[in-house]
Amino acid sequence: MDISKNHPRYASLVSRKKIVDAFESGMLAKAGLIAHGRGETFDYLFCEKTHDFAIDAIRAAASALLLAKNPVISVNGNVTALVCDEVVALSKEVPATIEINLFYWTREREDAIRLAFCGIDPKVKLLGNGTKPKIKGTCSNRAKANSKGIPNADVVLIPLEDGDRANALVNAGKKTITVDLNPFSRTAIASDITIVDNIVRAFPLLVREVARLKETPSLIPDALVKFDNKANLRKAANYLKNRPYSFEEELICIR
Ligand code: PTJ
Repeated sequence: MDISKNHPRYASLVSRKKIVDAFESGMLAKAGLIAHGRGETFDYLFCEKTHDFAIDAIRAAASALLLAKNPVISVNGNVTALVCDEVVALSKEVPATIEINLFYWTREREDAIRLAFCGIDPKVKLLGNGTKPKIKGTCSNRAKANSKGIPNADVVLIPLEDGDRANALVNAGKKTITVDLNPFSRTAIASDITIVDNIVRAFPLLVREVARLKETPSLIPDALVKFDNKANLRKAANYLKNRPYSFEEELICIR
């Protein structure tokens, strides 16, 4: 189906199409469809906008990635479906290693994800899903990690993640960054830096911020020192609590 750019819900429809296409290509878990729906709901409530609290978290995340000795970006089916290009761009800009890590792992899904990344850049370096549990305190498939990737990382970017692994990575002493539209999720609360925004808006901004901070490295320490994740999450939750509601405003908010 062609989606008209004039459709008021164009961006949302494009994301849905990417998710459905990814499911049909075998890359996305069934549960990935549900996870996307949960994300959409929160995005709706956030008026599908990148708020100041997300910008502050993006700045802190870019700083942490640039200060890292061994940064790793963990990708799953949903992340690949929505922001494959930007993951590649970010991995080059930082530079950072990309590692596939799937909650609902199958060989077929891992291969489909690899294929999607190779379609963006045939030379992209992509670590495969580890086969042995390497992350203590995680009982799902997410405990598995590639020995060349997350176990040696000092900073990990784990967008659209489940709470167990976020907690375990923080406990393992890794600076943990996530992107999660749900400010109440265990992942959002456990992580050191939570970007409460839609990954389709946050990732391009993150790539740009990394490039900008590379030009002005003096800004990096300040962005990190000033960042307080819990206070930032409260700002996101307060936005939802105080969100205005009138029919007129809703129609302006969600186009
Ligand atoms: O590909 P796999 O097998 O690793 O599985 C991936 C999913 C996403 C299915 C798996 O990690 C999962 O079940 O995740 P959860 O526990 O549903 O958490 C995903 C979180 O991402 C939820 O809090 C959603 O609100 C959030 N989310 C979904 N879509 C977006 C999002 N956050 C930002 N941008 C989105 N587009």
